[in-house]
Amino acid sequence: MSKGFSDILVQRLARARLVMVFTGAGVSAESGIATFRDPGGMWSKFKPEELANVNAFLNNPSLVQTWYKERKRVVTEAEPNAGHLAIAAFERDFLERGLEFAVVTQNVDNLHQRAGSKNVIELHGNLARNYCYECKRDASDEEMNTASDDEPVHCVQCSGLVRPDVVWFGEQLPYQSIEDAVDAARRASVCLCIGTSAVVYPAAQIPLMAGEEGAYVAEINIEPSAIAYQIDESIQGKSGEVLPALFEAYKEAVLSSNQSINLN
Ligand code: BV8
Repeated sequence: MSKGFSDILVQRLARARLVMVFTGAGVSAESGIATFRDPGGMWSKFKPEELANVNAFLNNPSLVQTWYKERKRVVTEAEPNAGHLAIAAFERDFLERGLEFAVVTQNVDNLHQRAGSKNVIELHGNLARNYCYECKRDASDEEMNTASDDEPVHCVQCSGLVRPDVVWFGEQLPYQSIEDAVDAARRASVCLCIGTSAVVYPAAQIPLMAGEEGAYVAEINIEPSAIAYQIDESIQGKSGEVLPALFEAYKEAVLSSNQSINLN
């Protein structure tokens, strides 16, 4: 019994030249990391406008720095789950077959990279990095760990405030990340949209663009996302369970198509 995905998706994956995986916080839920908009998620405990924007940071830098330092501790202690590992396995198999694979993520937890994914396009930054709000110099972990929690961390070079390298509400996404994500969306044969509510823009435009450009777009989510009605297939399930099964089905399909080619 398949894990709720169609044979069409498996065949499209087996024949794909470029697969783009688009992920959100749901792909890290089984690593124990809170999502944003699920019941009990981050935004049910904290107001994003109080923490995830520049004004909040400038009004109360030590509160925002402390919140991000705590989130960085949580994600550093977490482990990639079976979903992250299956995505990395897909990429390895595509590269071994001389094909292309891209992970476009909204997540800032670094778990795709720790799972072994190589081509990871970060739309919203990464908690592993901090930089000076004034001179943009990268701040080291040592600098971040010097100050006490109620004293904001200042840049050792210009004394500016140090901020996390994440994209806050009202901020532009990194230009190169958008460029790379749009290129992958334009050329993808299949887009797997995993663990996102797809309510944050312009990121949510990426899987829709892939569909407009001819890709087969399937989502994996425990409930339909905001774009479920605009894509080809909505698979209900946990990404840590569906993705390993999908990878196995894809491998079987590639094997049998190779065998049929060898027989001809
Ligand atoms: C910008 C900070 C403009 C980092 C975040 C239209 C066009 C453009 C912009 C806008 C627009 N309309 C509104 C805007 C403004 C805004 C926006 O989109 N607001 C939304 C909320 C209405 N967008 C912006 O501000 C963006 N910037 O547009 O700038 C501009 C232009 C020119 C010049 C200057 C400025 C910036 C957006 C980035 C904001 N940063 N976070 C941080 O602290 O982490 S947003 C936050 O939401 C995270 O980054 C997160 O990645 C992102 C998306 O959330 P999800 O990842 O989808 O997580 P969520 O909890 O919502 O959903 C989880 C899903 O997983 C659920 O569906 C659940 O069912 C599922 N799930 C749970 N468990 C599992 C699972 N699925 C599978 N398996 C499981 N086990």
